[in-house]
Amino acid sequence: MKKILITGALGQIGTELTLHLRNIYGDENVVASDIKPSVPEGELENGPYEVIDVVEADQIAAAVKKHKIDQIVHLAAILSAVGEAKPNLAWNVNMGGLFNVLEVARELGCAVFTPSSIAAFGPSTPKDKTPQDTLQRPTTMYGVTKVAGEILCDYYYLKYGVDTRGVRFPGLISYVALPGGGTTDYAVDIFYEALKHKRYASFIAEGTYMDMMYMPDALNAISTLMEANPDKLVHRNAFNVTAMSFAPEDIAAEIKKHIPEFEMTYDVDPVRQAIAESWPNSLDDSAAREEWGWNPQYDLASMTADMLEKLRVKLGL
Ligand code: VAH
Repeated sequence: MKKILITGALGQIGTELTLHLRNIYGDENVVASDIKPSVPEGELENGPYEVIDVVEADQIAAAVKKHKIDQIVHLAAILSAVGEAKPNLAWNVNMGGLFNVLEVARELGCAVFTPSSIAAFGPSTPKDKTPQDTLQRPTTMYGVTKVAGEILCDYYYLKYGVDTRGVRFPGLISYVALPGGGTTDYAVDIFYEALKHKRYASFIAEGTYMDMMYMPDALNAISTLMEANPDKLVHRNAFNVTAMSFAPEDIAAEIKKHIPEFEMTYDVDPVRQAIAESWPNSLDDSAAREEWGWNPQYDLASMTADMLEKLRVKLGL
């Protein structure tokens, strides 16, 4: 049975992934970790927790030795919008943290899963049905760390045999944990505002298409790829995965089917708009489908219905 360490476990993905992996591997076999001194009350208390700042390699190594870890899921990262405001921090955390994780994995014999992002592509990348193998010249610090991270993970596989795998996640939408400092966060904020105030001012402009995915599909992508037969993997770091591509007006129209009085307006944030425009409109995820059976279950309609139903309960509406 795998013994898994998750870094950044208190973030948007980590909060749900920890429970998802504990359901698969057992509570005691999945160690959550984050920079925060403790888990928020009522969260992730069904299994072990360690305080880890990923820029401190000895903290990672100590947790791996203590819990006899053989799989690291490395999520700790600074996202795109915060990364543009604090590029030094983004480089130090995203690259320094990943390098430390890979070095510990090399020395102590762990496999590593770490997500890349559609941010690993740039304005010179083919925008529609972006290929698995194509030009990657991102123009954000977050994107620079993601494409560099992909290459570093391949290097550790090719040179040292570390079993590294990853996916290029699109925007992730969840009703559990809020995203933190991303460009695609509008697609989460809109649901909260629609339910609470029946209106939302989007910071991303009309007609701006980005790939998106509902969190249940993202969690399954991680656990499925982690267990995939390595002999079938032609690619490793990192697979294009997507479930849908939409613009703000599309998600607004879908929400209006459930909340007819919902009104969408636009208050575009030039920084996040520029980031969004540098990313693909839609990905080609055929390599993931062929090599490890990627098959998302949620589209815009089914995600919207589930998000609104779950958020009504969460918000007591
Ligand atoms: C961000 N949610 O917006 C992240 C993600 C594809 C976007 O990497 O920065």
